Amino acid sequence: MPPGLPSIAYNGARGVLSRNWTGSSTVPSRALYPHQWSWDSAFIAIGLRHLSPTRAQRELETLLSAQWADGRVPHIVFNPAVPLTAYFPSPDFWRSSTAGDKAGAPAAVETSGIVQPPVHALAAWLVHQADPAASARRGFLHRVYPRLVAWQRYLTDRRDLGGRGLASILHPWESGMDNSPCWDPPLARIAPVAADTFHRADLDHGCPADRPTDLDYGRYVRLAETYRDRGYADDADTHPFAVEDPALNALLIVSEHALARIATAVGADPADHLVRAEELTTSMLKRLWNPDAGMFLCHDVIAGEPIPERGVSGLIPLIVPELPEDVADTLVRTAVGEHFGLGGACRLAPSYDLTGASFDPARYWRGPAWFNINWLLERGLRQHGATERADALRAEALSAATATGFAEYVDPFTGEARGSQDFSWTAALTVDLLIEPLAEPLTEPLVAQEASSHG
Ligand code: 2M8
Repeated sequence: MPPGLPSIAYNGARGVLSRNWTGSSTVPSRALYPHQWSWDSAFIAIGLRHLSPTRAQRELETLLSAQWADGRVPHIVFNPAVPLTAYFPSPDFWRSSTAGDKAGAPAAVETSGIVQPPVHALAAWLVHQADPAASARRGFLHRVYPRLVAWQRYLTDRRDLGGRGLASILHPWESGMDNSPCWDPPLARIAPVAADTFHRADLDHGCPADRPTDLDYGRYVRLAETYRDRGYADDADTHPFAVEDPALNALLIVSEHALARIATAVGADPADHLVRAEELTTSMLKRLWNPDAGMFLCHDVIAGEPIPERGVSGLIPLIVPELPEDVADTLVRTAVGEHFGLGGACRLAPSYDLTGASFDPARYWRGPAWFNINWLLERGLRQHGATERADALRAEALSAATATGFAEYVDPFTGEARGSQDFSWTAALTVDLLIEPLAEPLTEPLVAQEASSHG
């Protein structure tokens, strides 16, 4: 790492996080995403904990205060001070407080009705660890624990749409990897709404060649509208799109391990979390592992078959602590091989297969490299003993984030900036990588003996 980079990176990242702070949470980017996003806030809290543990707690608690009574944590919490035209779909599209009434949407705040990957329990545990005394004084874990449990149970109990012991997404936006080619086959079955029936605010800020097409947007809108018009109900047979996503399920497992840690800290019984983490890990390995692909594949619940596309989502299970060694080794080989080129053709892991027919180094989630994904991979590589690869990835991520002014994402070959700048999770995870180069495993599994000595 060039001398001087750490302080340039640290000060730059701190500046971004302070400019994007609204007083109770952080926007992902001032222009393109002017509200609070769910998994963004979890990644942001992970970095913010090094700058201000209290602000990191606040970030998560603001999000959790918009939780629905059925346990779901919405993917967007809208800021009422922002004009409706600033982002599409806006609150008047989702109509959460009325259309989501039966599902338990809060009356006092407008949100979207879909979710994003559950990084929150992991984030809460890491935030707590940054200053356990201050966290205990504020009763942080005691307050968030029941909400985090309800959130995870929403995913495990209401979103097991395939009945296979895994959570499903019912909209591409729920994966956070919105435009991944993995969603193309199941999306092809969805009739798009006409492009002239909505106005895409993203094109006011982003370059059309980098963003999803109007056809994709027409399908996103159709899916969201259908879900809304059914009162955001989760009956398994009403969903036109249902996919088991490896990254979402891996994050669910890691967060279940984090919940076991949190449970122990608040004097609750961690046993249920440990059992669930183990069951989910077994299901993920049994249902989504594909030895021929050398990685996990998404599973189309409605078609009843794996989706034959290599999205980076299928490498994210490296963050799961109790992965069989041969599976972890295969994932590392796939990450550095021809499909993802990590440390070879690519400076940072691309979001999609370099050899795939739909690969595009510029278009949203169809090839470019994202910092949250590379942070997860860095932690996963380190956790499974690939220390040199993790060190190299950490150095590349830090230099690319700093050189691009904390870009939303980058060209995976050149590291050139794409999307918006001053992007919050890029800044937050830069701080985390700077401060914790030799971090322990994300959430060391609570071993059976330790758990049984509880209480
Ligand atoms: C992107 O998603 C939003 C929809 O949620 C969009 O494209 O308008 C994704 O990159 C997603 O992962 C991210 O959470 C969000 C805000 O940064 O932007």
